Amino acid sequence: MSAGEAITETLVSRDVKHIFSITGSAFLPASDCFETAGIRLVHVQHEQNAGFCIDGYTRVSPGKTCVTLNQAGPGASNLLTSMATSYWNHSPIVALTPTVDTNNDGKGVFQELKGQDSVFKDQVKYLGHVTRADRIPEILGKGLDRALSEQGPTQVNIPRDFFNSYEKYEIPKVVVPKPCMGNPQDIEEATKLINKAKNPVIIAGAGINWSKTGRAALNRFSRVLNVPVATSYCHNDTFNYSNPLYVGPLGYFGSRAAMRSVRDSDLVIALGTRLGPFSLTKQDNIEYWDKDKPLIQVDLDRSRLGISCEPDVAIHGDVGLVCEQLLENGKFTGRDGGNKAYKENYRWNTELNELTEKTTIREDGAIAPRKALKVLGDYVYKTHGILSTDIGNVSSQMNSYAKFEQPRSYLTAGLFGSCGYSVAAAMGAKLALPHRNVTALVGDGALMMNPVCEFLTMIRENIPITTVVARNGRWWAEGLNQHLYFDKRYGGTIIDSPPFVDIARSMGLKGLSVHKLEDLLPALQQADINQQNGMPTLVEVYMTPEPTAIFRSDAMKKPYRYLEKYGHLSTGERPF
Ligand SMILES: Cc1ncc(C[n+]2csc(CCOP(=O)(O)OP(=O)(O)O)c2C)c(N)n1
Ligand SMILES: [Mg+2]
Repeated sequence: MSAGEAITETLVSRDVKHIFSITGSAFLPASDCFETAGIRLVHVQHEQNAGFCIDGYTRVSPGKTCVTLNQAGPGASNLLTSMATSYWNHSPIVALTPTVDTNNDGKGVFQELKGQDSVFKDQVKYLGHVTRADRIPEILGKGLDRALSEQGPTQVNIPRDFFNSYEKYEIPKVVVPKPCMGNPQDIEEATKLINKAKNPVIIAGAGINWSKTGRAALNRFSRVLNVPVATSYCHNDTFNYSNPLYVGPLGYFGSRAAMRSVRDSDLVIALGTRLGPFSLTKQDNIEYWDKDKPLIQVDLDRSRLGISCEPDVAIHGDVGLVCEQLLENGKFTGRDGGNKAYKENYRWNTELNELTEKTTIREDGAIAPRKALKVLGDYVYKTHGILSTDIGNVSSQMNSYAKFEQPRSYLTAGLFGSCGYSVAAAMGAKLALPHRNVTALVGDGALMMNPVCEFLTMIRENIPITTVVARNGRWWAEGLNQHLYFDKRYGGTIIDSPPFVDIARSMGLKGLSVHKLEDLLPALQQADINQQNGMPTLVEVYMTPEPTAIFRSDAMKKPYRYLEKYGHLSTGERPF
């Protein structure tokens, strides 16, 4: 076989159906075979977006991997941000990256990324570097399999001259071990803690979505224990919104019902979450995390156990399987979680309604974000849609309104926190699940970073999603920091953009402008119909920059200046 055939056959053996790419001479000997093999090469406009696309793709596709294949050197280096995103999202993506040819390695030749065999090493679960042409399928097979078994990104480097080789290739067998159960001793210790607790709470994280049986097991586990279930920051799709035990998401713009339930509990059972800082940081004056409270943490990824907290019992295992083991072992009796969750939800819903109605600054005809986000959240919920969100103030506020019945429906940028994630992630999700209504929510600053170029891809590759852009004329998440900490000195955060609908229309999309709240729902409905007719739509919503709570309450400080010439810039107290 030629190397191109061997690569293609290895991909076929792992059921790879889509590869996201910007074309490059190095890998044409392989990509030339893809169409014949039933693999669709999706041509995007930027490699970072290719990475975000496959992150979104895998997050809605249980048990499947997805690949990005790009040119050597800059095609590879452009992937770094998306690889880091997938690393913290646990998305099983594979980056197939050609390197310079073996005869010229180290000579500073065209498209040589020095150390390409190591620059990604801390962002991946497996890094394979092919050093002999006849080992291409073996190493590529490992890259594809480890993404699934290690639940995270992998990378495979292949020198470009190897793409032209001919060998007696054999396609390796798939080696993806089944996820493991918890150690019986840990299960026993956790059982004792649960039996001792009067008022436990569950925090469900992304691991519930990654586990094959996660959602069903969580349903049973929480029902038997009859305890409230909060979700970790921005993982609102790990539990059914309609379940009476659900108290909502923790963290920034999260549910106070979730925070109060965690605060008032006497045991935290963390399932499939690393308990990242945004699931623990005080919000709305509710200090809900107590590091001394008994904690059980369950995760399939050993490296996440105890990464930010000190669990009393750390269980390494698949969350779905571990919940079943605990139920089997424990014969638990139900607590009073249903009543507690009902009371907390009632209180929080009343508060949230007030917050949604109230706007803190003059509206100037533009819409207060909370009001628009409620409409969007309700619409996505009603239509069982998929929603991806970006990094920014408006996207963050979505956390209050994002609710789902189906798992794997809420694609947030995650804790790597890169602006520009949402649109490409939505595109990947749409290709994986064409029948679902898919919407990306993005700010006007982030839209004009890397997402805007992908409007071309939506048309060329027929990927009909809805892009809702929150037009507030600001990089407001940062402008808000200046508002609150730097005496409203808005340097670099005021943006002036042409109408986005004009840009979108010029690139072939439908464009809808929303200036009044009552026009938003019809616009979303129209965009949905457009999706069904294969047409992507940009919905431009004119919003106000609202002085909300800030994102990094854990990290921001008002500055004090010592030198006279900077004295007028002091906003904080003199520290000493
Ligand atoms: C790649 C990247 N660059 C910079 C930042 C810092 N950052 C966080 S939020 C934000 C502002 C986003 O503005 P916009 O997209 O308009 O959303 P808004 O906050 O106005 O809702 C910036 C620049 C980031 N998170 N990621
Ligand atoms: Mg903005």
